[in-house]
Parts: sequence; structure tokens; C-alpha cells
Amino acid sequence: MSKIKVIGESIKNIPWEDKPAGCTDVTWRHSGNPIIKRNPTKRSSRIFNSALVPYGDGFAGVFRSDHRDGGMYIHVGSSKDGFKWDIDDEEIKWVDESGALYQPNYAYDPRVVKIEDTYYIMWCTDFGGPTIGLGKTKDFKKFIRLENAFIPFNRNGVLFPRKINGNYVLLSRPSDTGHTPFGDIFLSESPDMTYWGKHRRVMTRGGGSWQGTKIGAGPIPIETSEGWLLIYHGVCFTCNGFVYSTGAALLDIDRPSKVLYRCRDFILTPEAPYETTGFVDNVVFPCAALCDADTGRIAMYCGAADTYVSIAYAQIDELIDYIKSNSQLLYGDDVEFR
Ligand code: BMA
Repeated sequence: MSKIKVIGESIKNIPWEDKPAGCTDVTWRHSGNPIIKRNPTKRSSRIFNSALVPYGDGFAGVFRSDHRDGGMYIHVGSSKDGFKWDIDDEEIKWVDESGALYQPNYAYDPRVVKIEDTYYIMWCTDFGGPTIGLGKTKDFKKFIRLENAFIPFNRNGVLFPRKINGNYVLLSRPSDTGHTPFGDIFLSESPDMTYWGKHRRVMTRGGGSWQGTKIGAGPIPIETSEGWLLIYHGVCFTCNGFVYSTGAALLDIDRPSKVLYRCRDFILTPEAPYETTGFVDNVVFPCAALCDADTGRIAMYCGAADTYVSIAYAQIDELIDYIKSNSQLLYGDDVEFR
């Protein structure tokens, strides 16, 4: 049992390994990483930055697949144990709400969340430049595309797992059309998943150099008795380009634009060979985190070096203690910035 209450489902079959003896870090890597290696399907050269949810007696996932022609697509996959995945060779085929076929020119960095009885998928879509695409499914077979949430340019759309004060809430990171050299996390509300407004800035880049260039929401926030646990990526710029690390923060439950605590130190940074070396070196990019409400075990699914999928583990009590005990808020984090 965890001391901290997790408001969520019990996931008896959550992927897990105990922390190795002698490890003093707050997160630790799965011994069988990466769980998805190069050329995982006939058409996919690399699958990374991908997300999953418990589904049936196993898991369902949405996967960023970069094809051998260089295009970026989202594929669906399923798994009994969360380690070994059966991923479609074809990308998801969408219809819009009128039933007409719809295919984005590109689609990448998907997230997935269950809200009430529907699974919502968010991704970075082409709309004359990147912005947040939205879709939904009930069975991971039929996928309905919804209106794009925003105009360009925007990335890292992440929905909260329930309505807050009666509205859906979506995190996002306004950006530019290239490899954006700036970026903070904002949130927007919607009564209907179509009209988005009441924009607030949640968190800013800065502080320690690992998150000095830009930050973006990662997995769907986890609801706890201490606030929303937000795991995010933080980027710094070095002589060799961007380095993507992982941080964590706690947001106010009823007013999640307010940051309660935010860790000064990263919780994960590229260290393992599959994170430091790949198509894009030095990238750890978490897109999903399963959390078992009974034990507080967390399994984070991370893209590694834009090439692989890997898992890192954490325990909720320890992670929240780490966030609180090395917290450093940045400018405007603790106020409702609008
Ligand atoms: C970002 C996105 C991510 C990618 C990262 C590092 O802009 O494109 O998909 O993992 O760059 O290349």
C-alpha cells in the first residue's frame, strides 16, 4: 500500500521490477529495456514516444511510428503484459464525426486517456503547421477524429483524466513550426472538446539548465491526495543540440494552473546507451505513466533517442517526497497567470 492516495484504478498486472539494491535514484530503468527495438514492424523503422492504457485484461496503446519513407504515423497496438506488444503494420484510419474518411498528413507523439467510457487520443497533427489533433475510440478499432483543438503552432497536448469544475482540461505547449527553441506549459478548458478557452499558463521553462530551453507535458496527469502529479519533459540546449530530460511537479487539484511543488532536479536524464545514442541522441520522452492505485507503483513509458520505447519505474510515495523535498518554483508558477 502507498501512503499517498492515488485516485485511479488498480492495475494488478502493471509492469514492474523492484528497485535494484544500492540504487539511490528516485526512478530506475527496466532491465529488459528497450522494450521496442528498431524496425518493429514491416513499414516502421522506429517506434518511440508512445502511450498506453489498461484495456480488457491487458493494455492498448497508440504508437508513434516513423515509416521507412520518413513519414510520421500513429499505429495501434495491444499487449497482455505491457512489455511485449503486437503493433499494427498500418497506421490508424480515422473517420470524422460525419463518417467521412480523414487522414492527417503527419501525426506524432500521441497520448491516450480514458475519460468516462471513451478513450481520447491527442497527437501533434498537421494543420498548415503542427498543432494538437484530437480523436476518440471506444474499442481501439473504430477511431473518430474530432476538431483540432488549436490553431498552429502547438505540441504536447495532454488531457486530464476527468473534467475539472465541469470542463475538460487540456495541457499544451505553444511552439513554432521547427525545432522550437522555447516553450512553457499552458492549459485550456472546454465544455465539449470542441471550443477551447480560459487559457492559463501553468509552468515556465528556466531554473536548472536541464529545463532551461523548453518544457512540455508528458503522461496524463495522475490524481493524488497531494495534487495532480505531472511528469514532463525539460529540454536544455548544448553544443551538441537539445537534451531531453524528465521532471515532475504537483498541481493544485481544483485549479491545476497553479503549481504547488516542482522538482529542481530531473527525475530521469539520458544515461543508458539506448537513450544517449539513436536517431536523435540524448532524448528521454515520457508519454504515458501507469499508476496502480493499490501499491503506488508507477511504470513510465518513454521514447528513447527517437528510436526505442523503454520503461522506467518509480514509487508514488518516494516520487512525491522527492518533488516536495527538492522543490523550486519558477516565475509565475504559483499564481493563476492569465
Ligand atoms: C520534439 C518532438 C519529439 C522528439 C524530440 C526530439 O520536437 O519532435 O517527437 O522526440 O523533438 O527529437
